[in-house]
Amino acid sequence: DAELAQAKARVKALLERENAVLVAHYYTDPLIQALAEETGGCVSDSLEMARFGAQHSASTLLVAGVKFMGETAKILTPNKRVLMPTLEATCSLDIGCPADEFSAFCDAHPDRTVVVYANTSAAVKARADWVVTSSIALDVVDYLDAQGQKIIWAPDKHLGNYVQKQTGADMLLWDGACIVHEEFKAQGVETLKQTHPDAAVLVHPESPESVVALADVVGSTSQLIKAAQTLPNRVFIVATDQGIFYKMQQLCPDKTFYIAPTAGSGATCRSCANCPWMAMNALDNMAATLESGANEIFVDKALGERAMVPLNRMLNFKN
Ligand code: CIZ
Ligand code: SF4
Repeated sequence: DAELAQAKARVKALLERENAVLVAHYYTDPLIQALAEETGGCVSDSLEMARFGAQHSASTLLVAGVKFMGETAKILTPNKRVLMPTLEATCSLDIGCPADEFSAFCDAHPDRTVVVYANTSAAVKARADWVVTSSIALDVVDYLDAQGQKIIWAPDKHLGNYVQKQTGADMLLWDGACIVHEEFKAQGVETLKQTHPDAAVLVHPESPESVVALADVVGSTSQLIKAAQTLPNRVFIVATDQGIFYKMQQLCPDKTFYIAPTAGSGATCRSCANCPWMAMNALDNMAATLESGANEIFVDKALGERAMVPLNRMLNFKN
């Protein structure tokens, strides 16, 4: 409608005025993902968001996602201004892994290589030997395991458990979880499969092991999108944030996607599987941020330099 068109036009004009580019995550509001595409920004997972922002010529990055994504962008491009629509958008994995406790945990196991998921604060990354996202975790852990290294993994225990089972590596797991993925129910997926027996089940490995066990494909957001395109199935049950349906539906207009149930009954809840922190990103706070320059991300210089080391190992990793 007219109000929406006006809000979009305002953000577009401000992006131009501020020499800014919009870098959005797959889990944000479809409106934001569409706007990122229309304006030459990017829609992707956290690894590609980091790469895109670092390579783009804009002097300001407007990061629509959650705080660790803005921090990562700032660490990789300290000379750019990094803005976020809100500084309140965090992540249960980040909250569940405070830097001081984590550092003490690492100190207690000095013989282990520290691998942390991207969904962590700059301070936790600064304590790590490697940063990984879910798209690259298996490859990096495989590589470290082949060298005989023992690992500390943080913060997501479900992803850690999955990587441990797949690689056989010696991994000590931090006890964190994603409040969105942890809610998916194996029994619900089985019930929904009875209604759609030909559906392929796509599961993000932040989900519980019992749900991962039912998957046809387990993978990061970009890997699940790829699976939606390449598998011959016409119907999919998807266990990740439903923001991903924007991209899946765009790339596969003739296929049908159902969100994995968060109840054993197999009922599909439209408000479930939607990260409350990702949902804080909206057209109005994007415009307000660009207008005022508020919500700028700052990372302590020395801390950022330390965090850059494990981040760059990930970005430069080739298997
Ligand atoms: O669950 C998340 O926050 C994900 C999948 C982040 C990412 O790596 O894109
Ligand atoms: Fe964190 Fe989960 Fe939200 Fe991703 S979906 S930002 S892992 S709480």
